[in-house]
Amino acid sequence: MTKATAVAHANIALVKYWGKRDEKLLLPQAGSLSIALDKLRTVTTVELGGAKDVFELDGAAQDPSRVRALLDAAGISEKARVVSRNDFPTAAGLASSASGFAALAVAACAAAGLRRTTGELSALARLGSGSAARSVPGGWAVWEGESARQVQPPQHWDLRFCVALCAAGPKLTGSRDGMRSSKETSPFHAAWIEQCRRDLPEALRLLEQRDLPGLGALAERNALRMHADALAADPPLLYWEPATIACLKELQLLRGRGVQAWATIDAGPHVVAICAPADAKQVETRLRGVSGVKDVLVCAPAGGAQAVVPF
Ligand code: 2P0
Repeated sequence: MTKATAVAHANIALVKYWGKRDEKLLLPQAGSLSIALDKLRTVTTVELGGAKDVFELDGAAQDPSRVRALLDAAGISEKARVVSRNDFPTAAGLASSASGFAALAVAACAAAGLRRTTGELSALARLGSGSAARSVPGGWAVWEGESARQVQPPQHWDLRFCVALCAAGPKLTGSRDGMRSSKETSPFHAAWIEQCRRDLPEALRLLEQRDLPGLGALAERNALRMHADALAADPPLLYWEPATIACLKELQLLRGRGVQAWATIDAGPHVVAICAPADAKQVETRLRGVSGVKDVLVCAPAGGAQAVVPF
């Protein structure tokens, strides 16, 4: 038997991926930019050589078909026992597929003794879930085609990302169905994709300059435009809860008082506030005070997926 463990972090996109040009290969219509988050961590162990595929997530048995598809894509035909654990609430709808497939790609290749570059591992993780491509290089990552690359290391910019949990259960429409429906039925979709193509180079410039008001405002606009696209789908996709809007208003209020904090929202109800470390405590406290907010996780930038060397 061969066995390996890997660690990966989830990521939050500041220029978002919402639309595929290839549904099978999971290739995006436009490039995206993300940062990996230290407290959203997945640890995955892959053990090859058993009698059948087994996939266990947070202690519960799961359908192993998406795990098997990734192993097949890596050229691993042996049966696998995959045990994965998230350090954050999976059921709350945080982006666990990104860290999960990134950790799986790295652990599976390590277990099979396959030497792969970061780009190759990123392309492999992408076949599990598009956003997982960005969790492989980690840090500030850009995903444009088959794989993502790190454009700045996590140390480039010490920011905080306050994740306000605005609902308890899983979301109703998953990202995969949501983005397909937006592409097929939203009259705004072409404009959204054009916007992302303009946003990415501008975001990279603001990132290089560490321009928080510039990048924060761009990220908030980009997220709201993604939701405008989703809202315009047929049937409409409304991912927000009352607490989501209340958080947006709270951040608006804080900005009015001179606190530099901006929001981004994935395909779910949770709000992620981007701010400087010195303002994180105040932003966290204000978001905790918003009605309907269950918890707030304050995250810092993290690095890429890594195989864990056993003692
Ligand atoms: C992102 N999201 O850029 C965007 C913003 C959600 C909203 O990537 O179909 O689970 O597996 O490629 O990666 C979530 O979508 O979708 C996502 P698939 P994925 O982070």
